[in-house]
Amino acid sequence: MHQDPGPQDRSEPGEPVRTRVAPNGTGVIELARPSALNALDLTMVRLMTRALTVWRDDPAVRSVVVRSASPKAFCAGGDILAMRSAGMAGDDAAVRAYFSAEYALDALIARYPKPYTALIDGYAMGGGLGISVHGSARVVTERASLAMPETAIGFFPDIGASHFLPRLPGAFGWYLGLTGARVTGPAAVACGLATHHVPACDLPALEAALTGDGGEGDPGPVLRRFAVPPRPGDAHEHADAIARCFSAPDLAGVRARLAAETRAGDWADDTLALLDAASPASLAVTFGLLRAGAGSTLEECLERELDLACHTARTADFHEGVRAALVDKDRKPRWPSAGQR
Ligand code: QUE
Repeated sequence: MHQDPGPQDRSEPGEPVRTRVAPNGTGVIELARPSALNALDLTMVRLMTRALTVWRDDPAVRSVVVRSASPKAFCAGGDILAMRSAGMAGDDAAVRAYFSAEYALDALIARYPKPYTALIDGYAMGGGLGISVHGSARVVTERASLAMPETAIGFFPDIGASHFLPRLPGAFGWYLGLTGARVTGPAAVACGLATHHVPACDLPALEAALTGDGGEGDPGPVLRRFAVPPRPGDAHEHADAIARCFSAPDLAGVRARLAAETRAGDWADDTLALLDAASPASLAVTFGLLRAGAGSTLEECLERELDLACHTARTADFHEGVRAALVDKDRKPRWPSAGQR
């Protein structure tokens, strides 16, 4: 249960990222800012980067596990509220400092020379995928919900998403990045965002096995022992329709194909509604970004995303999108870019 910290102090006790090394040589990173669903602020990015940098060169550390102290969320994203404030104030240096640190952490994880296992039980959105999808193993439970919802806040899929989304099979990444749709545990494994599905009730035992005797070095055998094998029905219910609609050469084509999908009825309507609710400017930027990312290295993608993030932080759509989602929470953005179509 949530305990009221009192009227004066609404901060949480201790560091927002806790690190330790288990006796078997597993470095454990625990995200501990539950009041913000572990949304990554600059302090958290720096604490994670410091631990991973030290452990990379420490022969006593054999592998890394990232977990959440919150039962609701693995990580809800980046520090979007701070970026809105900085963008509105014209503080380009603060915007660049945050995004360059966050993306450098994503790249560090992608090129990490030791096994890196993320345990995802609950929400993992935006920046939360940045600190998991680039790792060598991503464990999801049936309570996991993965999404890149940035077009709904006037932003765009960043954290290296322009590298991994266009590489998902069946145009699935275009669907995720444009609509912000969520995928749950087994479907996340089926599309390749995650690598292992483990029932939430087995997660404590999995963690004990990863950090206990016998879990040294290679987490692979332990993960395979706990994972539920994929089944043919795990793929997204509308995977075929997604492949048909989201492989269109432009946004107008995607809309036209969705409108023509009679086989998927309600799903096509709901998906069109997601596109209609998103920032028009974000959708256009996202389409171009994913197309460019399909032919780029991760580092090239992150560089492109950094330039775009610094620009986007100053845009009226971003200020309005974050206002509607996180500040006023009316969820009714009035997109300044809507008249420009
Ligand atoms: C899109 C996003 C984010 C989002 C909602 C979106 C995002 C993010 C948060 C978030 C959620 C809860 C918090 C918080 C931030 O919401 O990136 O501080 O307490 O961090 O639709 O990209």
